[in-house]
Amino acid sequence: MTARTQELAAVCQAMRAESLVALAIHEGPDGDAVGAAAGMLDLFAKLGVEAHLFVEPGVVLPLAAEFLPPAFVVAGPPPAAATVYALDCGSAARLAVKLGDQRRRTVNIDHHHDNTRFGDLNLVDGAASSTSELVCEIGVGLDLRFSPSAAAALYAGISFDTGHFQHASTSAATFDCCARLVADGADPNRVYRLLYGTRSLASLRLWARAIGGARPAACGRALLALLTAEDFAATGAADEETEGIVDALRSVPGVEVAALSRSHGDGQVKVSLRSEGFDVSAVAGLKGGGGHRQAAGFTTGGTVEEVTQWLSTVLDERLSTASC
Ligand SMILES: [Mn+2]
Repeated sequence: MTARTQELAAVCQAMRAESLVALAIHEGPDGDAVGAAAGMLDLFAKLGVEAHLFVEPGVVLPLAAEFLPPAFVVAGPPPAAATVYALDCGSAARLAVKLGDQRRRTVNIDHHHDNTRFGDLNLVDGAASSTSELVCEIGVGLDLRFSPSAAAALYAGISFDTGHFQHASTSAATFDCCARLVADGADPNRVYRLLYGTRSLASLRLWARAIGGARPAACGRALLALLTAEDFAATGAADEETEGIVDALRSVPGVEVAALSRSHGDGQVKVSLRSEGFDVSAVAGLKGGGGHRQAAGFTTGGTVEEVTQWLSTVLDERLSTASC
């Protein structure tokens, strides 16, 4: 039995023995975190285990209206007796809920390459496309099928983290999982429309501003876009409507790193990074952020102008532009 198979079996065994579970996901939750949570809630319901997702008040959960029944989401810290199942989160410090100092039994299920293995049990596979894919495998391990809604949530999570099956992390195992999820009731066309096929005019106008103002750096090997509070106000678009802009920038031939820095005028700047053949999680790490080699992010103080200047300097150094 490989270590990976042993980890999966240990998590399945632990899940069967639970009586009270608190799910936790990474801060700034994305489609994969929400999909994985919806899948785990479904499995625990089928095992007869009481489980809820806990987040800090005010945390925005994308696609929650579609995939997370409100009765299963609690704003605030989990009860002390609950086992914490941390999903899609590379370190305990990045969880979207404060756990306090108290020692809690923790099961860590994740696919970030830099995961600190902070759980008492860890199912960590840096090669997996998504945490949703790992949850799908747990379903197989438990010999349980997913309800149609949970299957759709997991399929959406996988689609989200693979950029709809285009990233290098998309494997035969990914498609095996998706085949199973479609058999369980996930509708590929519906999920596609939900994630990628619906865009408001306000969102397109925001995209136009971001792309129109994007600045080349590191001799054109990086492309840096920025959006200010004024851009959001002028277009009426919301922060989540920036999803995809940075991927569009990265799609330009010759661009190895793309970044989008955005602020809503509260002194905080959120930065999303994408790359081809360059570790952007290391850049995000310089500002306390993290993620994957090809997709990472961080939040920092300052203005978008200052942060973009900082990124430009760092990328000039790291993309070895000596010859240009
Ligand atoms: Mn993920």
